[in-house]
Amino acid sequence: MTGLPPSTPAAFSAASAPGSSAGPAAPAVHVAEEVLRALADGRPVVALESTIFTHGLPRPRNLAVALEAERQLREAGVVPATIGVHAGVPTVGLTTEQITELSAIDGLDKVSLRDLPVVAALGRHGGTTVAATAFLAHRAGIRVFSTGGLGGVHFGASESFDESADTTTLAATPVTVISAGVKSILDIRATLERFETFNIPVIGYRTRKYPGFYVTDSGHEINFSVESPEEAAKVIDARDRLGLPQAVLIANPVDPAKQLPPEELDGILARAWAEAERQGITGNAATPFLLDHIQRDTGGRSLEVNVEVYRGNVRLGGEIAIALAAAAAAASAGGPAGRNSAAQTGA
Ligand code: PSU
Ligand code: MN
Repeated sequence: MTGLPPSTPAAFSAASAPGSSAGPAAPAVHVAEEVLRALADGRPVVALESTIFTHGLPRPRNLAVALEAERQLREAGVVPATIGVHAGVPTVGLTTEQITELSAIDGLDKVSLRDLPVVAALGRHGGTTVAATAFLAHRAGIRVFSTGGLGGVHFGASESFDESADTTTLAATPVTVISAGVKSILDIRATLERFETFNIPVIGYRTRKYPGFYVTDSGHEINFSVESPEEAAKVIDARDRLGLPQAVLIANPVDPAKQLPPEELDGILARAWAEAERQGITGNAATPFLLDHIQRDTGGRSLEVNVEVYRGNVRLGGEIAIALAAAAAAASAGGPAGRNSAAQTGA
């Protein structure tokens, strides 16, 4: 359990502010000034993970995709907060220079939540998984987080216990995560069962079919859908008013015209698994191996779908963040027209 209360952004004020007194040396989490201000003003912010460009996508495409996601949000009037660990500092709102640096490092640590204190203490760089990113986003007061595919239950987990800490972390972290389902190589049925066990709502965006990352429909049904960002925002607000600690998962399928041909997917996955078995690849090495195999097997088409999936999730995350900000503004403006107390900036 992370079990942390949502903190006020002010608690993490920009790291540097040198001089002055004998306060703590540096905040445990650095939140970029731009992100702090947006949160303080009630403007929309979307968190983005770093594993997608440190471990998920090949160079040099990884950097282009990471920067494009930020640009896409800014153009929609949303402040991006790319999250990762730079020189031991868990950072919410990496700079372009930091993203560029992290995207180019070989053998960077893949940082899930349990790794966070270790890389922080040892001053290492790291790409944060969905679990670690969700935790840091929530600590900073960010409500919406867009990613590609979630971690979940691996095939054979009943023997190996190989299940991502994404599931347990999302059970205790009240953010909203937009994804196109779970990683294609996972046991989707078992993962959906775990979401149910952990009281994590799974909501289709304009669909009751759970997406299959590379394909629009994984073949699994889900119970609920929402039809608009505003409707998604209502669900999120209801979760918050109920004081529930779980994430809300918004499942956003890739455009059917841009998916991998669904009739090819089983064969693609079967060939990848067979090759992994032939080479004796297991455990943590399996995911990168399988994804790389899928990419070569599809002549790079899976990579294009991956990028398209992410683009769609970034877009929807921005729309939901805007809807949440508008709802909060409408609620607080209920009486007076008092939205505009602009004078509280400062630095
Ligand atoms: N989806 C991908 N590639 C990845 C991931 C997701 O296509 O590398 C990352 C995400 O950051 C996710 C993590 O949180 O993998 C889950 O890894 P694990 O199963 O080791 O927890
Ligand atoms: Mn694992």
